[in-house]
Amino acid sequence: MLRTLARLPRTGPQPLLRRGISRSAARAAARPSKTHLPGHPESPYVARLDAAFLDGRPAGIPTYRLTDGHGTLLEGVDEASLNLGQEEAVAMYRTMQLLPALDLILYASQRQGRVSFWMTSSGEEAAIVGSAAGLRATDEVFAQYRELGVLLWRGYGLDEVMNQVFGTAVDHGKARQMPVHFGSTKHHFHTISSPLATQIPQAAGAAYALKRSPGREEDVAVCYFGEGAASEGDAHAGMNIAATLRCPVLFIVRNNGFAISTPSAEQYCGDGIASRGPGYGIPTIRVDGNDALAVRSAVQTARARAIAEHRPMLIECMTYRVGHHSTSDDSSAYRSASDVDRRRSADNPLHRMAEYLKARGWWNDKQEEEIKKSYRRDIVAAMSKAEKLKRPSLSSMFDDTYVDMPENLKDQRAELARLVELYGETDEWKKELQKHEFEGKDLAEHRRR
Ligand SMILES: Cc1ncc(C[n+]2csc(CCOP(=O)(O)OP(=O)(O)O)c2C)c(N)n1
Ligand SMILES: [Mg+2]
Repeated sequence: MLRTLARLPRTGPQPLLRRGISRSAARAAARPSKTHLPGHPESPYVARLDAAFLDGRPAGIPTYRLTDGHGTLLEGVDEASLNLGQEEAVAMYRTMQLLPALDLILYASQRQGRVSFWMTSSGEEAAIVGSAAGLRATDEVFAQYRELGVLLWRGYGLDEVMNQVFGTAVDHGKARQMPVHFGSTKHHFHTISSPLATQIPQAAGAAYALKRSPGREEDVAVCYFGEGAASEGDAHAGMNIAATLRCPVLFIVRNNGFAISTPSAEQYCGDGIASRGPGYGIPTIRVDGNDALAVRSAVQTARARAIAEHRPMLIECMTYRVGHHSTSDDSSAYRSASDVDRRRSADNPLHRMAEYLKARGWWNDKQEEEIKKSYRRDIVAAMSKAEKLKRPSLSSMFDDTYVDMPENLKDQRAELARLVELYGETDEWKKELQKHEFEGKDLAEHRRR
């Protein structure tokens, strides 16, 4: 190999010594003026320890907002540049209002034992719907669980909501998920999974795939997560791989002040989640999450940049979780009801959007009353319809995981068939079986004798 190289003609630049330059001058020329290592190509050298330490929080990260607490545009905002017409603005508000309407009824239904679980969006309507409005309908969404508003914005219907919540046979997920764990291929909304932060590396991977898929170059992946989920190791893995592989993904953080009972003051010591963006080399913006217009505009701009620059963007929406974490939580155990009331009235995203619309003559109190009534009526109707539908057949729960069902699953299915045969006629079992398609009779063919 060496001999082969020696025979090759020298075509490149000749070594300095051959060109008659002294040995020490050659050494100096070979040494760059700053001896930077690959890991810190631009860091200035300083000789003072106090100047070298990076302490605590760097200078505060600003918060982008367009309206004040009463929906009035801030001075200097160029409204025309928002490109938001009456139709879209009203549609945003209507979707925002559908969330509390659903929350009210489904939260109460859980208390009545009609559904097993619910999570409210209360306080975060602007962060959720405002961001959805800044996306394209074919962007692939990887949500955490409090983002039903994204699906509603994309036209997910009340029947679909109820079929998921009640686990009916026509649910997209075949009733295999607990309530709130929505998913819809048609709406480009990947099924939610309970373990926190798993969606973050998944979204980075999906974004990488989008960039490499002909015809999908104009779509991004969108990853929602809470400030609590941001403490998971997967958040680091997902954001770092997205930055290094230049994946067009929007990381949209809902910083709502709590992760169940853990307040954000105990969740991190830095300046929110936004401060982590520069650490990964990810362009970052912090937004007033209660300002639907600001969230929409930040997402639109970040989205355009993610596509043009082939890189991830981080958007931290500052908001407040007004409701309990879920129906399994009682937040009065760790925060005072008066504090919640104070925050809700001081900065209410619904009020801000309504006032913005009213000031333009796009909305009035009569319309407000009307949608509240019609939402209630439609939700109750969809709910009673779903409640009457059958659940999926018992044998179907063993399907879809494997192309060829392994023996251990066949054994479990046979065992269930045996139990249904043994107890199926007792009152308790009969009542339960009647809720399912085919009432358990579909298992008969899987019995082992
Ligand atoms: C890996 C993992 N750890 C813990 C939990 C339990 N858990 C469910 S939600 C939650 C809080 C998440 O808070 P945050 O990300 O801020 O979202 P928020 O509920 O505020 O919308 C926790 C700890 C979980 N589901 N998965
Ligand atoms: Mg939170």
